[in-house]
Amino acid sequence: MSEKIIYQNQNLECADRKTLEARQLEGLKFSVGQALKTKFYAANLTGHIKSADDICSLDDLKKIPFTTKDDLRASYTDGILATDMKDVVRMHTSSGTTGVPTVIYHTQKDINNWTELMERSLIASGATCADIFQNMMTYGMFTGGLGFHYGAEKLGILVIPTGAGNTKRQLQLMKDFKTTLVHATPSYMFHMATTMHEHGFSMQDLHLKKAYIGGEPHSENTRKKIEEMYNIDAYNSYGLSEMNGPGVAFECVHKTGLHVWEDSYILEIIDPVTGEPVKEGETGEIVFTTLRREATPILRYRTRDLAAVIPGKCPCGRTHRRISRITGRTDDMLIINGANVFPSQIEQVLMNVPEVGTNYMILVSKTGALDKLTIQVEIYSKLFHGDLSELEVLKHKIKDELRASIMINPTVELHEPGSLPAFEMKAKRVIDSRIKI
Ligand code: DLL
Repeated sequence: MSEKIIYQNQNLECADRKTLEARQLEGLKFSVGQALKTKFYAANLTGHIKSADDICSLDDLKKIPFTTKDDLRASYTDGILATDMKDVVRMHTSSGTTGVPTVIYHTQKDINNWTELMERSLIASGATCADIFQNMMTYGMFTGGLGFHYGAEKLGILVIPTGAGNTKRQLQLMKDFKTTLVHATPSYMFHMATTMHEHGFSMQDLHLKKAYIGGEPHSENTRKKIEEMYNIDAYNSYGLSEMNGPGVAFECVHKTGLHVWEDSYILEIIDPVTGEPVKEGETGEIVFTTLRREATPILRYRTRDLAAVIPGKCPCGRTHRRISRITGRTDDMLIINGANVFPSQIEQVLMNVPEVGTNYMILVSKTGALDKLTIQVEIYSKLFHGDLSELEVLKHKIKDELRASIMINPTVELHEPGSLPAFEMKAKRVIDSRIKI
């Protein structure tokens, strides 16, 4: 009987720190060399780095200025292209709906490397070629579709490339083809579970074992709720289009944080205000440097995502460091009457209240000089048929729990299931009407 594969490349995934760092240094030199071929970095590195030879140790990373989203936007269309366009085989753009998108080009080698990272991620979470994988993420410019698709195919998995939406068809295919793995946003996993009956399906029709959830922030309570609803394991998958897309950091079967594939990315966690590194275990902004990308090398990219490195060793034996789930973004913090609130804090509280369903909205407005926070939550329908005073008690319970976590007294509205907007891809749950567009 053949043994189950648990690593794609054990030597690399479990390499000691010295070996991994030697590899990173080699990758950094390569990336700086590539970067200097681009219009953007040729200008941006002036006065800091003249050639790849200026990189003698990983400490020399500090000589390199940060790259921001605005830098990438200003480089539209080919300001960060290090190769001949004829060597490029694919491009993706960021999913941002406002402003100029950021463009990432890939050579064939870049695509192969990304595919390898995705395959590695799938193996780490226990997927095998015997699985049937339904990819419910948008295909196209968004990286969640093609990124997973190629990785799963490389592992020999049967891929059903449904893309996002059309819940009835998703469920039909899941039932008929005995899908064992799915990839979706946590919001869509919730949406599918709560509308399953309307479409004539039940959990007993499914053969699901695992879900890969990512593309948007979510709390541990959300993961648990998804796992319980479907009776599966849900693995957190993190990435961003500027760093390829998915396959940057991924949970292994132990689900104790996300391994960042450090042979391909240098991970830094910085204080978003000072730009200095935070102490290990402290939360800060994630900064990434690509180490293997030919066409679009990116150095010290400020992701705006907030997370912490998890100290200690993972029981899986991989030495690539783990990060916590993303706890917020430097640009999604709400300031409400002077207090700082992250939407993730609100989600964590709501998903811990058993009566709360799967959907909620966060509304911020102004009444006179004061900010007003309203939380709309869907609750399970059976509660609407009971005693009205029970609803009042529940409303106060949610309000008290929120106040204890965010130190603000919100207005809480209870809604019936299906009455708030549903999301097939990344959810947009915050509406801040104080912001005039
Ligand atoms: O969302 C890539 C991706 C696709 C990752 C599918 C995982 C699965 P972008 O559209 O560029 O790329 O958005 C990247 O989404 O900076 C985070 O703020 C957020 N994000 C992505 N994954 C997670 C996650 C893709 N697991 C931005 N937890 C990132 C929290 C996430 N936030």
